[in-house]
Amino acid sequence: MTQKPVMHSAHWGAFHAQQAGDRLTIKPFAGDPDPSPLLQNFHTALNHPARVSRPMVRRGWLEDGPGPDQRRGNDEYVAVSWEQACELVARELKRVGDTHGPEGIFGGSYGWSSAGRFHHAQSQVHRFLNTTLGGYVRSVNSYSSGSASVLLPHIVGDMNEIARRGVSWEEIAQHSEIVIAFGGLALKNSQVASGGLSEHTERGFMQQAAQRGTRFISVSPLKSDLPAEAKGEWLALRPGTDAAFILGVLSVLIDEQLTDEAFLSRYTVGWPEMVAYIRGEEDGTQRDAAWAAEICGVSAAFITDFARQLPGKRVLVTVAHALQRSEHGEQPVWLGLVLAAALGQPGLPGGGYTYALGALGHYGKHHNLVSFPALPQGKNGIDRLIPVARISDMLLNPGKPFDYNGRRLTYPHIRLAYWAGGNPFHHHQDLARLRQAFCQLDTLIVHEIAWTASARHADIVLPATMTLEREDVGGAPTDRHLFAMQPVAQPHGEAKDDYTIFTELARLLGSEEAFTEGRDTRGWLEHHYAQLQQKLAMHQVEIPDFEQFWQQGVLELPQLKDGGRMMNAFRADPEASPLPTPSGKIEIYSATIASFDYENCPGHPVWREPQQKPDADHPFWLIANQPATRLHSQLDFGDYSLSGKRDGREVCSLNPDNAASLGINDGEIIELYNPRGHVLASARVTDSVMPGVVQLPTGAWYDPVDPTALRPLCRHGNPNVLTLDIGTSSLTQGCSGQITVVQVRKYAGELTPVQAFIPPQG
Ligand SMILES: Nc1nc2c(c(=O)[nH]1)N[C@H]1C(S)=C(S)[C@@H](COP(=O)(O)OP(=O)(O)OC[C@H]3O[C@@H](n4cnc5c(=O)[nH]c(N)nc54)[C@H](O)[C@@H]3O)O[C@H]1N2
Ligand SMILES: Nc1nc2c(c(=O)[nH]1)N[C@H]1C(S)=C(S)[C@@H](COP(=O)(O)OP(=O)(O)OC[C@H]3O[C@@H](n4cnc5c(=O)[nH]c(N)nc54)[C@H](O)[C@@H]3O)O[C@H]1N2
Ligand SMILES: [Mo]
Repeated sequence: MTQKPVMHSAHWGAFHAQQAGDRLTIKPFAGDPDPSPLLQNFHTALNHPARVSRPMVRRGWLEDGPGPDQRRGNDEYVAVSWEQACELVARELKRVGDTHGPEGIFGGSYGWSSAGRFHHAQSQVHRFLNTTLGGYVRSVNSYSSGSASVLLPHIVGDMNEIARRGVSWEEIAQHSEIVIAFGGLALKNSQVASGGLSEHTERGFMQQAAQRGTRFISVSPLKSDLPAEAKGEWLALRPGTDAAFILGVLSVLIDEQLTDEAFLSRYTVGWPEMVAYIRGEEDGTQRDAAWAAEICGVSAAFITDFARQLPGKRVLVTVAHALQRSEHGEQPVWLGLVLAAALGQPGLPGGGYTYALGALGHYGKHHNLVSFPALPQGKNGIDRLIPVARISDMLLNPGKPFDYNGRRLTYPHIRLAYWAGGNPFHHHQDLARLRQAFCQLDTLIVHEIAWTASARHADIVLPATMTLEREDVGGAPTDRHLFAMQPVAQPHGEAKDDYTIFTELARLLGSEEAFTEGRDTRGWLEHHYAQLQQKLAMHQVEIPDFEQFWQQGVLELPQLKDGGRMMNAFRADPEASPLPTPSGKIEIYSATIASFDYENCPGHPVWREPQQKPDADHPFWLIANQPATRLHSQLDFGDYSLSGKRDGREVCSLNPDNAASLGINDGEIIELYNPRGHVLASARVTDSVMPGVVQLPTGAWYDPVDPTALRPLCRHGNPNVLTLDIGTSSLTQGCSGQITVVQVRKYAGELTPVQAFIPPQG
């Protein structure tokens, strides 16, 4: 039956959807100047065979009860009724809660879920655990910016102030003369924003800027990280060496007296310490252009010439998330700021420093006057936390101390983990180690729309509706459109939305009223809408009532023109508008960080050799970046994601010179390997990748030939089999999964078809 089109919204764009049998017809929102092709991943999603249709329990857990179990990831599933499933979950939560308290439950539940404000799965988990069990062990920060979000408040201010409300795209189009983008400005990345993105404007802004004469310089191992519209230049440094490059550039600026000393003395602290470090007064090593050239793989003459071109120009420096998702990831983030300060640029229109511009569609944008409220999460009765990417460390090392941002914390002993809206077998590093970590649990409960590898490691899998099967409101704080997300289809199989599942569990645990406050989904949407309406009324802005909003499908909200406001005010009057740092200034030297006494992150930016670097056994850097054809692992079975694969396998790009010396032809199956495992992919030979680097995006669903192997072989192409699971530093403990080292060869073993999208037996 063909239904009438309805309005809906995803992290990658708003659209009209119409169901025709099992297929959807998608028409992008008319107000979007550059809609994302990711919308095509919805076409076949609704009743795809990979969907979870019924509540399922892992056979080993059902038969033998909770407890550490090596069968996780390699077991059968037994279908049970919703009634049975909820009974099992409620009983197990009660057992763990009564025996171990909230300290025994991990409810971090990291993950992007889908775009609706209300059904945001992570918030649902948190609210549920807070209201029914008195709290849970939480995770802090994100895989996106685990390092920068902890560092930036020490040295300049809140990350969102620098990224979302930093230098705006309009200013760049109008004022910037040189944009140095460490990690590039790939349009593949800015097509998504959490909560939704109704207008994709980055391509247009880059085009405008380039036409006016802005010089875009993309510092990246991949040429494809800058769109043709920017008409820019490609500077390929060895991965992970940007900090050394910037030190080399600073050294030239210092030696040739090209730094803005007036700016540095008025607006920063710690420049003398930085100069002493660069000149080698600290330890006898001079960090000059020749020194940097050795590390980065470009010539000293190039670095010198590069530095000389910057003074006197309106220069904007931006550092992508990618650079800090790596060992010592703090350093390039910090040094990007120091470079902008040395040039005297922060606070000038289109100049200075902005963090992660273009990495997501809500950076360099403006904030709404008022945001649509989020689901209140209630109060967590305990204060136990881990930096989000330390999940395996925690599960494998209960009671072990660790450092984090000046604190010495210990890992709790977790018995039960509850996950909804995230895919740890997508996002975490060293998947064999992650499996071992999950095998320590008594119980893992997962709500999923589809049989991801995380669902396949769970003891109880509860089928969640996808966003298209329920109502919600879509909108991000930096998006002027608010959308009624109208249901397109009936729930798949027996799937229920996360809220309905938690409501039933809360009822069994005697806390239904506390969890729901007497509201159903529509009740919450109307309640939150009324709050928005009231807050806008205080600014004399009137919006239609909920019914009318729901009928019309979209609403335009007033926005602030707030780009760069913190830095602009600071530049105008540093005494009246100090930065929120201890000194009130940009901290090139941070006494706070220095006081923590971390060898791997001292008081001023440094170059530190990483643990991982290419050697004879593993001569290639692997770039495991964001995929162009999907959001993370979401809808990896969708049309657009599949169109980027070859014979169902993910594509790994490598340079023609490397391919020739390895005897690899375009389209052949290659094997990437290191001590953590093996990954197959289809080789794409392209000079868009610098020599010595191979690139395999994240997001292909983990498909191990033998899930119990200590060094598993993933036949689909998930790079997190290979990445190393270490924190960025003692300061931030962020995810360091962006780069690792590997060996590459033509694959000579047995080739079996990808099975990631075939549900497990049961
Ligand atoms: N090597 C390497 N690893 C990385 C990165 C990298 O650069 N390199 N990047 C990291 C980054 S920046 C991030 S943000 C993470 C992303 O990691 P995740 O956010 O965990 O990845 P997603 O695939 O978005 O996971 C969302 C999951 O929620 C499910 N889902 C969708 N809607 C619903 C719903 O309504 N209810 C429920 N219950 N489930 C739903 C989807 O099916 C999917 O499995 O990955 C990180 N991992
Ligand atoms: N299509 C799509 N877009 C996305 C996402 C997605 O899954 N799909 N995920 C979103 C999320 S959650 C986030 S947090 C952002 C992440 O934003 P980023 O982390 O910035 O995105 P990546 O694509 O991982 O990396 C950007 C580029 O940095 C380059 N790079 C890697 N290592 C280095 C290095 O050492 N030095 C330099 N100079 N460059 C390096 C790589 O070539 C890579 O293409 O992307 C968002 N956008
Ligand atoms: Mo992210």
